[in-house]
Amino acid sequence: MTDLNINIFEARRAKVASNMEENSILLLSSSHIVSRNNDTTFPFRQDSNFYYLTGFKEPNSVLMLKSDGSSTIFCRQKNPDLEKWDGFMWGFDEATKHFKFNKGHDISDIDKLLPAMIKGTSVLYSLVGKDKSFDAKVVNWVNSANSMERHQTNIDLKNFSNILGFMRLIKEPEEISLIRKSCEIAAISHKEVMRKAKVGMTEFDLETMYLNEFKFNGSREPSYTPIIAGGSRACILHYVDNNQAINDGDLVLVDAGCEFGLYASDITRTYPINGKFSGEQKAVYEVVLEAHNAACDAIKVGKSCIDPQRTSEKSLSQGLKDLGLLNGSLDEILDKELYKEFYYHKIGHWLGLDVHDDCPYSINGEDIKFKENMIMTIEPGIYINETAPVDDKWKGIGIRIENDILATKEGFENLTPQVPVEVDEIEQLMQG
Ligand SMILES: [Mn+2]
Repeated sequence: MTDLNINIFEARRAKVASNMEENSILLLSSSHIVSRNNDTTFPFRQDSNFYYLTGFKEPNSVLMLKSDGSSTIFCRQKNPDLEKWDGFMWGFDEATKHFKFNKGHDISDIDKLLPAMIKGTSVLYSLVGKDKSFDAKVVNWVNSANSMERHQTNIDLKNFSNILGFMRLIKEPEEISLIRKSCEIAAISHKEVMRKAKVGMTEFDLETMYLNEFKFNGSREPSYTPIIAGGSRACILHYVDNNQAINDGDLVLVDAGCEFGLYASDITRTYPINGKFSGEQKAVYEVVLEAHNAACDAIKVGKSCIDPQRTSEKSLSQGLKDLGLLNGSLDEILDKELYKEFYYHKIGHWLGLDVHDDCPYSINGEDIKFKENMIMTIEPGIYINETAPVDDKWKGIGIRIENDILATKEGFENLTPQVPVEVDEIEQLMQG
């Protein structure tokens, strides 16, 4: 089962309502169906915040939640003719009952009904700036509501992203189960493709194998476009062409995760296509692995969520210095951020409904502190571009190692342990 119990969404709405100002209303929009090209659309994927509070997976829907806890869903009217083309739709009456909203209306009536419903409210919350077309609608509804009566206080429009972001930071047990499953599918898929990878296979071949394994193991969709980067293409952080040959002797960097019950996993491994690391490849790999392990150790309840970043900068800098790739004292390398020549992204991100989960890293200038049941990726990397001022033997090596880490009472738990990460484990699996 990938669907959460409806009571979970109802309880979240109650919790959100209890955090809203008195006499306020929250409006949230579903995702929209997006055209791909003539008569075809991208696969529909519900907006994460909308799903988080409704469990409802249809497009063209709006949730209205009041601070008194009552909720109204606006969604499509049931249409048997349309269902012959597009499949089942709930219709607003059935959706109201099934998803436990207090009221339901036809979405086509929203412009007519909503201004009167929000009239007289002190604060109207919405996720400002996420969806321009919805922002414009909200402003129109507010203007219509304000113009209904001369002698009334105008509605104060406020952004709601922090309240939802904070709730989403701490994963509920049911969410952790789904993320665990998503991580397990991704990890065993990585392991399986790593085992099958051979010289002569292209990036495209590997992409096909990863997507096939995800599906075979129970995930319908990847959680983002996979990155399959042979050789120096690993130094391009968002390389997604995935269409080149991989030379014998080259590493391949694979950043690929899947979605399960709308929850994401996110794993990166870097391995030699011929199953054997060269001396330089292994030396750089060990530095990245040490930084990965040190950054995981920095995930501790009560400590800043930026600690893994600082730890990785220190660990990678020391390693790069030991390899002779950076010169100067460790303090100088850190102060002048010289490591950025080789490490030019952040250590990781929150993980959940979104692969880069829509949750804050700081509030009022203060770092978020780790709490039990937060999930962050740890993904240090070293990328030695052809333009780097180093000996030629290092050039073209790009390595990243990424796992999904749960903060626990005792420390942390790696949710993606099924896929090998040590040099000898990888070589053994690939040569086996
Ligand atoms: Mn990631």
